[in-house]
Amino acid sequence: MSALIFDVDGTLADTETAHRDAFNAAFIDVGLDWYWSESLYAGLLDVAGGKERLLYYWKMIDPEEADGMKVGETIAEVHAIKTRHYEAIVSGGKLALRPGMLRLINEAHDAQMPMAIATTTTPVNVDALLRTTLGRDWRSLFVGVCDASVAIHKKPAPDVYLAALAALDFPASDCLAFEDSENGLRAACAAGIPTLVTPSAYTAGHQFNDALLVLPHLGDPDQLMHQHVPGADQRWVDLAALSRWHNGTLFESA
Ligand code: XBP
Ligand code: MG
Repeated sequence: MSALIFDVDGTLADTETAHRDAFNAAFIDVGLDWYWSESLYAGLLDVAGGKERLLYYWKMIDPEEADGMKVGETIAEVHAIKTRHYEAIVSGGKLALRPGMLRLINEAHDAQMPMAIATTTTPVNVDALLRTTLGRDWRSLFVGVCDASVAIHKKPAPDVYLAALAALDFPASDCLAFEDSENGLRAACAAGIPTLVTPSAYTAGHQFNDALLVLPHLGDPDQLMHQHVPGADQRWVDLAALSRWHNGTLFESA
């Protein structure tokens, strides 16, 4: 295991409630009588990317109107407002990273293990979250920050992961990806990258058969995992345990 690649939404932090709140606030701002409930939004998350999600929903409720000339413009406008709301919510500093993520990123940094980001979200969203959780210099922690500006085809297409691999310059099999969703897992697997999945509340029902491992979260000394962590001496996941899973020695010795 030579490098780590992190998805952002749902994986580094539970951001989807903030995304949903931002979408709903934007609908009010532009006078749309749309409201995305939690259960509706869970289904809409099958479509990666905010603009793509908006178009999908529009086509679902009013296919004729969604074919109109101004649809692209309207979606761009709603999405720009949604992005401003999201940035404001996240910049308020209320969102923490999921258990174990900060510890693992620091451990990898200390061990000089290269890291990259692979997300389908808008660049300012990544900046808002990582600036507030990792500090102003967060970019220096990552060899590559691959986001919606990098990949035209969003997950489950492998594009964003292929971009991360190009930035890291390691073969896919030498990397480990962290994901929370089926689309994300499919994208990482299509790029050939072994993947650890930590589902979020929104993605708990997804299919993760191709994952190297599925865990509720990575755990931390003050947020111990409830279950025994295979290959780890303690109830949280560290680089040593990750590399045992990655190179398969855990299963050989088990
Ligand atoms: C996350 C997403 C993102 C956000 C919305 O997918 O689908 O689109 O929900 O962000 P992943 P934007 O975690 O698989 O990268 O509105 O900025 O597109
Ligand atoms: Mg995700």
